[in-house]
Amino acid sequence: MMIDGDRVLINANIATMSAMSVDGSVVDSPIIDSLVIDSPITEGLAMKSRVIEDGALVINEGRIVWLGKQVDLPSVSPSAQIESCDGKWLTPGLIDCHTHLVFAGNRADEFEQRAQGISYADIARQGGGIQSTVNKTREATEEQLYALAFSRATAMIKQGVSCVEIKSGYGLDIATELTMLRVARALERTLPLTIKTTFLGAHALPLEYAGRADEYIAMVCDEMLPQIAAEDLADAVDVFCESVGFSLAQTEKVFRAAKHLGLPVKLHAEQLSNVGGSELASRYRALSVDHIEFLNEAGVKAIAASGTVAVLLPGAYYCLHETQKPPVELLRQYKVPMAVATDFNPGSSPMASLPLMMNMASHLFGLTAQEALDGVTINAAKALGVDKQIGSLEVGKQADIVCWNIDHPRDLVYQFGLHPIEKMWKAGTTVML
Ligand code: DI6
Ligand code: FE
Repeated sequence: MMIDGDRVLINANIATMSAMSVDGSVVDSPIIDSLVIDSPITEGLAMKSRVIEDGALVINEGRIVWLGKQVDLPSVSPSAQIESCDGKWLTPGLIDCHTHLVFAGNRADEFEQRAQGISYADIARQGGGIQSTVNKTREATEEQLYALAFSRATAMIKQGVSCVEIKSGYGLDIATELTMLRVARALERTLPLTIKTTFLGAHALPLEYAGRADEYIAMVCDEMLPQIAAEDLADAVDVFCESVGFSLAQTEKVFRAAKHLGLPVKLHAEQLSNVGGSELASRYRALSVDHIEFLNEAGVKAIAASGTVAVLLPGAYYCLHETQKPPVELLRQYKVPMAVATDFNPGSSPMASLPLMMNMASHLFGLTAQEALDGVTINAAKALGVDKQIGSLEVGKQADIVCWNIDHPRDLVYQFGLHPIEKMWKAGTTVML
């Protein structure tokens, strides 16, 4: 048998991060053998992420068409380019499923204030916080926003990231919200990066609407959202549901408008307190609920039932000196898939490193190395609704692959700052690092 292929990767150890058996030749073992856990990805099936040692992988026209033990490699079109991985490890490209990457300005002053014990909420009340980034973002031109976002996204790619979610939410007026989303879309056209955009018009109440939150939400639903949908600028809709953000009733209005336009929803929920956002998100079959330090068992049960992913954001937890940890044990118990993301933004998480988040999720929240890796691959893909296309190395999926110079995948969680990337491919094409 001969298969069509334009690139063959040989001499590789492959951490597929796959939820399902790849083919008969796949070694049936978890990636981290001492930490066998059923992957909580799909109901009913006891599945383990799998590794293929001494493996090979065939790419054709940007997709994986074969992977397995190298001894079983079928013959491939003679024109195919053969690349040896010299016994190094392949993983799927990493996925950062929660970022606020497009913004202008800098809030280093707030970082210093928080180090002196002033809280995030107090800083916001004094006119800092999200509103200060809104002012800077409104003043910036589209070209300036693009240049800033381009350099941040490039820094992420160099750390092994091949898909990023980007939220709006620093415009809070129609023109700037649209600009932010257009900038995010434009990045995908120029970088080797899959970008999923999220409209977060309900991020904070802009000053000009002070005391008129319901009017602002009506504008988000009746004016912003239809225009964004008409220009196909958003892949999902998000709300900051919180005592200092928007109420449950306001959140539901936005969710209803999103559903009406056929857009999936997600939620910044239970970050600073528990207001029951997760139960609401579950009723709207949200893709994910994010932050969730204050999520309780009722909320965990609800999101388990709706197949909603729990996104852990250890960077914000760390930068806000939070002490309440997300309920990881309950999430395990109810088999809720956990993702891990940077929440990269200028205020609560000025951290653009997904590898650092894996380390923090393990050290601060007690995730196993296996869970941290699932969190930035297959479960992150699920949080974005793209797990059929990316997030694991499987036949039929896009060939977004990283080759790491490490002894074992667990090293990606344990060590930080060595930048052990050997090579990277985006849809089968070599990424220039
Ligand atoms: N929660 C967060 O952590 C970010 N937004 C949100 O709703 C913070 C955004 C910022 O401080 O600029
Ligand atoms: Fe966020």
